[in-house]
Amino acid sequence: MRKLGREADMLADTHKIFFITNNDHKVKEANRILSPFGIELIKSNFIKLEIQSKSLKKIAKYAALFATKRMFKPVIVEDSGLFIKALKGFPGPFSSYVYDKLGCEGILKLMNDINDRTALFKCVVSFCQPNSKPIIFEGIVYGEISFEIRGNSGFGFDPIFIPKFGNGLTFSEMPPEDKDRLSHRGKAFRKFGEWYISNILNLK
Ligand code: ITT
Repeated sequence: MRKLGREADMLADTHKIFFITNNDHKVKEANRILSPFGIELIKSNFIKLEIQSKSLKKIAKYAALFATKRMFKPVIVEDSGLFIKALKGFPGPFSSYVYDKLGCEGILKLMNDINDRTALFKCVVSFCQPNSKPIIFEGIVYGEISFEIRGNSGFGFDPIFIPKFGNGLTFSEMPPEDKDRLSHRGKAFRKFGEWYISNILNLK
């Protein structure tokens, strides 16, 4: 609870919102995407409750509701994953675990003999205010799994994901702003930003 008191002090500005996550890359990307909307996400150490579900939406909804009820503050939770068609949607909701255990190399090995490289990334952003239901914003980027690891930037499966409309580059080979323009996270957080400035800040 002492931690919460300190974090609450950091939120003097109404445009700052707690982001419940352990992933610093997500925070960096989300803040890049939301800065044109005048919104800043502050990483919170509050524990993200992860229910067992195949649905990113359900996972993100429950986690946001759980955190808001205990923190009495508006919060954001984001759940995302890589879905590979030939692997029947694997790793999907297990992306974080699979990345830790197998990494990009492991996914490439699993797809050794597979020609259909079709895949997508999905991102679900869940925003929840005290005494309200979570509101959900989704983003999807379609693409393909590369045949080898390419590029140095980004995180997670970025070096093996080639988005449509990205000139054949992996997310790791392109500048961060290009990834944001095309990415699942960019799409979901921009939807949230639009909604927030019209519905919470009443600026539109
Ligand atoms: P939190 O739950 O603490 O927010 P996490 O990394 O565990 O962090 P998820 O459960 O949403 O987050 O797991 C999503 C995983 O999918 C993530 O760890 C990456 O391995 C992968 N992933 C998601 N978005 C990605 C992106 O933009 N680029 C590369 N990999 C991504």
